[in-house]
Amino acid sequence: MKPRTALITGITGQDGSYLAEHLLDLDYRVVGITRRTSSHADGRIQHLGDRVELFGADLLDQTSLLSIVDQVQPDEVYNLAAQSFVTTSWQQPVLTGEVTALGVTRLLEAARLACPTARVYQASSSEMFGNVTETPQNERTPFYPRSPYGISKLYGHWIAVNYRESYGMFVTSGILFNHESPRRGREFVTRKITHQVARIAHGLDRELRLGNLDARRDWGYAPDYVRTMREMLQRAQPQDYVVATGETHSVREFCELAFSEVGLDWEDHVVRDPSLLRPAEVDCLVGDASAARRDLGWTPGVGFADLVRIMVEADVMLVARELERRPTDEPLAAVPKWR
Ligand code: NAP
Ligand code: G4F
Repeated sequence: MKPRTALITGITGQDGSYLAEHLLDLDYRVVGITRRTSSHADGRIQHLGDRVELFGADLLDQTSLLSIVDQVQPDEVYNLAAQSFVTTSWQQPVLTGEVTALGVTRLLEAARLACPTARVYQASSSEMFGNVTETPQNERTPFYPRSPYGISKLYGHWIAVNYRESYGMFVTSGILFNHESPRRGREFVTRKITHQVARIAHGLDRELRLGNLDARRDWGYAPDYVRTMREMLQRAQPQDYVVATGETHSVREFCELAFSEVGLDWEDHVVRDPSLLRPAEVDCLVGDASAARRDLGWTPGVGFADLVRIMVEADVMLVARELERRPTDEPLAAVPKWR
């Protein structure tokens, strides 16, 4: 039988890399879209070698998307590409809108024109709930986004609904709550914490500067979440689903656990930095994933404490390897400071 073909935008990102692995395990032909950058951004998928096919394209460029969808004729399209960092969305609101909002329309247009039978997954976000109007949040909770990122995701969410209703295309959105892993970008708070904990444990630094310690998130483990993306595209009818653990924890709790993993007290190292506070904050997110549990067999495999442990252990090993490779007289590269 001919293998099913999946086209993944954002394959070089955290979720794209785990999804590619998952689909390869299921014998899919996996095709990924990468954009041209001056330094290579393929660190998360290098280990997959030529098991994935990569095509150059950009969510900002309609022609490149149309051409690839036409050539590949995918059975399934996963739109994971985005400017996904909330802080950057205030610094670059127009770019965020172009990629994270209008990029969805460009990809849907490519599918509509070149391969309308393809089933499309859109990566929607719990950031769309923002200043929440009810707790926990489910598929019927009204949206109230609080950042240019959240607003762009909301546009992407509704244009996906609109292509489903206007053209009868199989388009579905996963409203995913925060999910993390050792592959998480270092600008996001969980990875910022675990990487800095590892540097402090190895004696390379003393401080961890953070913004709002009271913010609460529903944090899960990314490899668990990518499986639900595929499950959503196997349903008889397209439908949007919330995917979450149903537990919420504060940034402070994450810090406490992460430092305790290496036998340190977080209060000796964490410095509150007002410049890291956001212009508008999302205080508390917690999802109700009852529909995903019922229809998709969703269950979060890794709990909060294990997530923190997995990430700290991975970063402690990463920093140790970096130290081993360093010639004795060369300082270890400083960690970029994300605002
Ligand atoms: P990520 O690690 O930041 O990856 C984003 C991906 O998008 C990267 O592969 C990036 O490519 C690509 N990209 C950015 N701009 C692009 C453009 N103009 N054209 C083509 N590709 C572009 O994000 P993630 O955590 O894996 O999240 C995946 C998706 O789920 C995103 O849409 C995110 O907004 C959404 N989401 C994430 C979470 C979460 O907690 N992780 C929760 C809800 C929703 P480069 O490698 O070249 O930068
Ligand atoms: O880790 P964060 O940057 O993630 P955020 O804003 O929740 O967004 C992530 O999850 C969304 C799903 O809800 C995705 F759609 C989105 O793409 C992204 O993956 O920040 C989490 C919380 C915030 O409340 C922030 O104010 O941590 C707080 N925080 C406190 N100090 C910090 C810091 N966040 C970062 N990045 N850096 C800090 O120093």
